[in-house]
Amino acid sequence: MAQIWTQGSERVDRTGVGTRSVMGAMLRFDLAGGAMPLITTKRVYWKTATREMLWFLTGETNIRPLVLQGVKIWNEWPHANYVRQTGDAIALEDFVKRIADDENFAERWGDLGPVYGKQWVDWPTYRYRKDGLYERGDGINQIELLIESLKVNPGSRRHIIEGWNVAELDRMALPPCHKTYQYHVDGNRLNCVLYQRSCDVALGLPFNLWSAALLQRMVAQQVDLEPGELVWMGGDTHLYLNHTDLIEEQLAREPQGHPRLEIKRRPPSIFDYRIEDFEVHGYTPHGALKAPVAV
Ligand code: THF
Repeated sequence: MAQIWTQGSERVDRTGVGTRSVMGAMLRFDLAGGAMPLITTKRVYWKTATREMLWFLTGETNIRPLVLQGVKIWNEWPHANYVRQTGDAIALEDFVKRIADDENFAERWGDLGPVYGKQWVDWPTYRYRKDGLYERGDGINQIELLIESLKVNPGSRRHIIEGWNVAELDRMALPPCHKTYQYHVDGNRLNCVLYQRSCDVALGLPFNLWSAALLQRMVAQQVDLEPGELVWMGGDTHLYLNHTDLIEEQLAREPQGHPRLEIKRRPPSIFDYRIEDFEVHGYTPHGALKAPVAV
């Protein structure tokens, strides 16, 4: 954060807010002993991030299940889309209430398009017919294939989950930021490299780091490996200019404590985890810091 804030170059981004940005960054975390990259210089809502990860794993792309759990982090995009398409300047709060109360409204206006969940567990395929036209084939469950390949071919260099489905980017509310996860078996340890093309360091990165480590821990548990190293690699790694107060406050704080994640149960598959399965120990962060999300 300090490096981006002092050395980043200013640029106008898609949202029009403006950022300071560096291109190319790397962070490494050893997850041994339950250690987690959970930021302590502000409170991070790790349960919210966990609910989001479990939602990805269901293949769901509609925000309604998140809204019903009180998770607000994806609300801005369907709201902006609704206002743009209908001209109805409904307040965000009222829009979200309608998503919760009205299933048909949610179906029409709550979907983000074929984002993470869809690509991870149901990547679309196409088959040639004899007449030269295409028809839909069965979707590919990348998560299931990952678990399988880690078990039967641990030495592979192809243990990858990919979110960047080029043919469907234009139908996504937002193309994937944390787009490529690659796993690597080293003895009894499971390592992961995450490549993130674009990173909102103040708001997104704390969630993204937690979530990547969480997924790595779940995958490791399912294939009977110990969690190893998480290597995070960022493309455009930026701070939004309207996050100045948060950034300066956070930079003035000292990290404190060593939070650990306990997974209390070994579910039968990667798709069977529940929020109650996760407990965090030793998390005594500084207070929460609020900042607006750029849409
Ligand atoms: N777009 C932008 N501009 N920033 C992002 O972090 C981001 N994401 C996802 C998709 N697009 C993005 C959405 N994830 C928050 C956290 C994660 C998000 C979006 C928003 C957020 O506002 N966090 C606050 C409040 C948390 C809460 O209300 O529970 C926080 O203080 O952490 C990153 O992948």
